[in-house]
Amino acid sequence: MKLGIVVASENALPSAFAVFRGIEKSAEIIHRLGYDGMELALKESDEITHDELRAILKKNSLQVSAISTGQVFAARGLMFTDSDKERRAELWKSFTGFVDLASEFGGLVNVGRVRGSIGKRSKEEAEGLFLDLMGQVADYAEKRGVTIILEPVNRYEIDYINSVDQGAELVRKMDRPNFALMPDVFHMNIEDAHIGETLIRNREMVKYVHLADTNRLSCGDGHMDWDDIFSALGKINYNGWCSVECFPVPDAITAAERTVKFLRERYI
Ligand code: LER
Ligand code: MN
Repeated sequence: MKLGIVVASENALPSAFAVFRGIEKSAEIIHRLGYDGMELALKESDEITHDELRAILKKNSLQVSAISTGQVFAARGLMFTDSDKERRAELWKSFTGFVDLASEFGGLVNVGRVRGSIGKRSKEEAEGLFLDLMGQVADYAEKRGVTIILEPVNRYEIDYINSVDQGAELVRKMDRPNFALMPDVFHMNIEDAHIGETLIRNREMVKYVHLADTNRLSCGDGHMDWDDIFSALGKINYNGWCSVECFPVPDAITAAERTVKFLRERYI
């Protein structure tokens, strides 16, 4: 397993769930603390160029774990369940850009809150809109060796795909080899009856994992059953990324340091 941590650009809004802000300036710290990679939480695919990113990674011996896209929803209000033609075209443009970036760096693009909500419509209507545009993005990604990873998110943030089992059902409907699941144990603690058993049940689809404790603080600072989580990941021979998405509390460096110490001593 490899350990990553979420980084957004310097000007990201408070609604961006990132531990660090400033890709270039945090890379050295992240490497020094003992992480293997950075998950880039982007609002737009042109926030960083391929050349800039390649240089930062090389200089700091880091990899990109994945590109995550929560800010496309939180800061720009775009979502795959939206029926508006222009906003769908904007999403297509951003996501093909994210896929192009991921085709060189990490090979994974996340779909969290940007999948969108159902709202007052029927689930079928919203899901039809999601499947149509997401299917096109997944086909574009497949040709470029990129996998789209769907992140179930708890009910207090979005009303569509909250539990990992609901995510698995949507992955089956999408029916693409490069469309998989990205469980976040913070959301699973709210939505899934049993974290370890759920990970084992959906083992074929788990391609990436987000980590934070039950209170979204550093791993080890809440009451998450980490033994259960890592024993399940061990049982399914999970070999992918675990990426830390905790609050930068009391500050980013302390949170990242507490987490890496806790996880490296016990599990990764
Ligand atoms: C949001 O709570 C979250 O976990 C992000 O990774 C997805 O947008
Ligand atoms: Mn997450």
